[in-house]
Amino acid sequence: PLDLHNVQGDILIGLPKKVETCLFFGITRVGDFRSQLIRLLPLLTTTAQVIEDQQKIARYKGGMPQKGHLLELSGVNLAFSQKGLEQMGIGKDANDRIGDAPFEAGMFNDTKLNDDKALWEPAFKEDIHGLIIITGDCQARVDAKLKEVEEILDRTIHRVKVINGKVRPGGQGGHEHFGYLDGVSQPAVLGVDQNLHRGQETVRQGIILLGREGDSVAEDNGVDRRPSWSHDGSFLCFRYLFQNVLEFDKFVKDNNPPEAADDLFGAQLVGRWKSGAPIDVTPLQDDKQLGNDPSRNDVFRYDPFSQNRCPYIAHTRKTNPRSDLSSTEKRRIIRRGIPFGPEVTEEEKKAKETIEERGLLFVAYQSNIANGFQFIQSSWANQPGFPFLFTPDKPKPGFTALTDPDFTPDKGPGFDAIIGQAGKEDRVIDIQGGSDNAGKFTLPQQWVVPKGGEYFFSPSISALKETFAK
Ligand code: N7H
Repeated sequence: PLDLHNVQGDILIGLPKKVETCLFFGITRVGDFRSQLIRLLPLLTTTAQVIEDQQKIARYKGGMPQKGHLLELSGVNLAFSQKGLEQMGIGKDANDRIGDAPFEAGMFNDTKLNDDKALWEPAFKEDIHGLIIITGDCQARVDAKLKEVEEILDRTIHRVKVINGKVRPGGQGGHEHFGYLDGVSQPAVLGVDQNLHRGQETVRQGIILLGREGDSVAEDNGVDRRPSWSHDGSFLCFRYLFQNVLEFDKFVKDNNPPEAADDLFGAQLVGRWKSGAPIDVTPLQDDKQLGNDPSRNDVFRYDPFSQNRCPYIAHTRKTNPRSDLSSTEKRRIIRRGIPFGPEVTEEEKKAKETIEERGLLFVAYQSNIANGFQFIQSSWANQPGFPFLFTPDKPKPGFTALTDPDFTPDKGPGFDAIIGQAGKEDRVIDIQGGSDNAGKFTLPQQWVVPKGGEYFFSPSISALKETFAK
């Protein structure tokens, strides 16, 4: 059975976070770093601890703690890039390789994502060996924890980059910067998540954790089993995603059909209304009660033959097509993002353009990057033929030139309007199908712009103790 004390807390349940600091570091003195790790281990937050924290929060909400007693929460997790593993000499022998091609190559070398690398910040072009994620209920607590961590690792590491994220204020809590409720749909991990929401799909533990049932290592090149030190760890994909909120808002406003509900067009691009209500359930107007109700807001299946209720290119449909495919299990990821940057300022409203830096610190966990994050980004979001054409000249088996008579089978429905990246091509979408121009748009820009990122591996606690620490 899975030992929840052995898995880092951000992966399966999620560290408690109102604010978060990401410390991207380089290892300066390997030997000293590895010997100091032993002292760092007690600070790392496990899944079991996160579950305890959640119970504390539930009690707090029930009014248990004394008046004036603030619930103090924080969490620390640690992950390494391939370059970090190389520094420490871990996984370098052929029979000890971790066996994940995108991870081993590093995100900067991942051409499938279609990033414009000229826009990447210099820090993400440097050697980043590891990532320490620190979360908490307030910035002061996170700062104090960061200090504690850096004191332990004193002079064994150097900062390459520090990025702070925070939950948006007031009624926007839980919403990302475009205004949509985030973190609604997550796969439930069998044997871990007990209280499933209605509509929530389960995945085997090995979809998220290495070495567990469902981990499809054999599909990776060159490796037919995971080294034991990798078991119960997970790959962490980090993306530094900037959002052009004012420009996105303008495009939605300018193209919203006359007499339709405000934001209808935006909801069609995302797949959910700002409240979180799925447009597949409520296609014409938002329903705030539905959006807020975890027992109802994830209960829907797309009709594979139609985009009448939800466009094929809607972000949620592109990234988790549900019943458009017979099984999506091996494509599922667990998302743990948090917004960064300030609220839109008066100055920006006046100028009608983005001036401040804001966006999403995107984090996704899975056991196989090529099956998970990389596939979702490159073969779905960036692939105008999906669904239902894999490529313009190769229809998906089982769908003969498209069963939807109104569909244009030459190009497919287009790019994910939120995160799709077309490289040098235009980002074209068709939210109605048919051979006329109705529902066709050429998106004027990318509103989500990647400016950095890296693939990391978040090891189990026992591996950190026995293999990483020395
Ligand atoms: Fe997305 N957004 O606000 O538009 N995402 N996402 N995402 N995303 C989701 O169900 C958003 C990004 C997925 O199971 C919602 O939690 C933004 C990347 C997946 O139905 C919203 C950014 C990737 C799902 C957003 C961003 C994904 C999902 C609906 C970048 C992977 C679950 C709320 C700034 C490559 C789909 C929810 C499902 C949902 C937004 C990035 C993937 C509102 C703004 C890079 C798998």
